[in-house]
Amino acid sequence: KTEITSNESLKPTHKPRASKSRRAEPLLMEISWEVCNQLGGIYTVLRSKTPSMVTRWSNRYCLIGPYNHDKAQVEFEPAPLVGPIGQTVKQLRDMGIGAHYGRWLVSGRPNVVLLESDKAYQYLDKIKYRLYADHGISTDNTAEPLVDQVLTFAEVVRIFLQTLAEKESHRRDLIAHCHEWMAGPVIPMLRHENWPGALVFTTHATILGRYLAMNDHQFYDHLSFFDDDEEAKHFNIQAQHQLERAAAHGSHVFTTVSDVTAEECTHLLGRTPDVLLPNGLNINRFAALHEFQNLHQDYKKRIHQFTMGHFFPSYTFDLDNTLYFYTSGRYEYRNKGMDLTIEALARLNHRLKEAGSPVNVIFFLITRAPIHSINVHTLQSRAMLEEFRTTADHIKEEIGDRLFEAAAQGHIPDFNTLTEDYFRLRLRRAIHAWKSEALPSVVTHDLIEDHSDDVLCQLRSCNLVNHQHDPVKFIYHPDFINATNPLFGIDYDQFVRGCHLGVFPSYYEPWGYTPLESIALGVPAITSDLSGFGSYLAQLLPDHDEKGIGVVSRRYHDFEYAANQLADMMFKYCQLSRRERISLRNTVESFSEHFDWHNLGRRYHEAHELALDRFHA
Ligand code: G6P
Ligand code: 1S3
Repeated sequence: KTEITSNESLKPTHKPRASKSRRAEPLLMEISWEVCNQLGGIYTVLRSKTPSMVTRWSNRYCLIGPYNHDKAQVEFEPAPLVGPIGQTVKQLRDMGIGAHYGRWLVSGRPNVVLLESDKAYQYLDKIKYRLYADHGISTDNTAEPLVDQVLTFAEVVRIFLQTLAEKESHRRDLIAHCHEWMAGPVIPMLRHENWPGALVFTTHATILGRYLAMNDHQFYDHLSFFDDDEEAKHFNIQAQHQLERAAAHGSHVFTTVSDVTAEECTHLLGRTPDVLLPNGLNINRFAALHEFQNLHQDYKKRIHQFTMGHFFPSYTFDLDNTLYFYTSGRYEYRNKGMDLTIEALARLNHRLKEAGSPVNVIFFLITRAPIHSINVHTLQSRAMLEEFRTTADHIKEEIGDRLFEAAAQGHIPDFNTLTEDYFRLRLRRAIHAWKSEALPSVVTHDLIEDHSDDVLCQLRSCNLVNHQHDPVKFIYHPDFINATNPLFGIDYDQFVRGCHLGVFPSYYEPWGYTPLESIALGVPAITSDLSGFGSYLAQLLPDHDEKGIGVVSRRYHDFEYAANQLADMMFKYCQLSRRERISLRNTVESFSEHFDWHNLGRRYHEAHELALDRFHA
């Protein structure tokens, strides 16, 4: 029986292989730390891809992830332990390993196995020893608790796959596809034991590249000159880097999400990916057909409500001439291009003023930074706006009733007498309390590190602080948006629909889902040629600008050039008429169809076929 870390028992006694014609169809397992466990973009990849995977693989497709009790309550539904996977789960339970088999409650309802790795902790030393003895990977000197979690997870996945192989490999092919360094250790472990199946590894970024890009302003110019071991030592991420490198080299097929990241893999991991797997979406989930223009109008009104509450106590402006731009994503200030965006907004502000444009731009930056709570003034303004709404509704009802009665009696009343003094007074008081001398805040929450926060510091230094005379206004919302958010009261998708333009000129972005989501929701977007999505787009669609997707050139140009180019793109958008904006939304929305997984999923199928060919070669 396959036991935890017992290297001798790792050479399973596989039964003789069935002849090719009599073999059953292959089984595909995709393994990731983000299965039923939302942390970042990989969750979106796996989740959105399932309908297309299930269409091709049906019941022969299974995802494997770590068990997390709270998340499993929401995302997972147990199923009877039948079939080869269900029976393997049962065998693991017999070995004393917590294993759960069922369906992931997302579109496509794929099979899923969630594994508990707490039992493997008692063998952690042995797991680390084997990695060192078999692969020269040292995982001892890391202060990062995630490394230990990842290793114990990899160990139980290894046992699962070995147990499955003992039962199945003589009669069908097996493919194990691991994502990112967190599922990567499974690959060298299995390869060392001659696991009888094909191994695929996909990295969605290199861990070293991410660190280097954050710290080196000329990362791409220096890329081919880095000494990866030295750099990993410098950032104290040797264990993660070596695990990632071993997974890349140990797989039959190594893949990544874009040519941008492929170049990084070549230099930092020492292997060029065999296949590129561009990320798609389940576009159906976003499609609103003829409705989507109306949805834009509806959700824009909800954003108008916020704008009135936030700005109008200090000064007012024409909402009909107001455009909403936004950016969103993890708070990686430089990597996500937030620095470039703010610089370009300052330039846009200047250009709009110079041109005497009637347009106001309100720019939302949505991210998650350490906060205390929502800003009290922001909440107060929001509450007062509600007070206006309630009073206005009362007055409307009262006037309506009295007018109706007067008309029935055959006369037209004096309109001034139609409301009670009580409501006039209430309205007057509310208006009085509403007025504020202060400038509208640029941030909606109280930040823990207010004085050193990168975004706030840059806004202050370029004096983009919501002056009345500045056409560009800024709202920094350091928390993600969902329907329970008291400021907007709508979900993130709905918020995006209400906006006019998404701005994502990243510096480090292996793929970048945010602009893709934007266009799928019918909102034009700007990305950069350093993001995988932007680079793919530039090759696929040279006239992307006319189609409503701008790509800022950052690869071969400096910050100054890129800031001007981004300001130009935003300025050009501000000059469009309403009719042109409507038409651009239609164009961009229909183009997003290209990124449906039913189109892009075939790259995964190619990678799996190549892996089987190489396994059998
Ligand atoms: C949608 C609605 C139109 C509305 C327009 C506003 O297309 O269907 O009724 O006029 O949005 O567009 P805008 O770009 O000005 O927000
Ligand atoms: C990564 O997540 P991130 O935001 O850390 O993987 C995503 C999915 O492939 C990708 O879209 C993103 O660019 C990567 O950076």
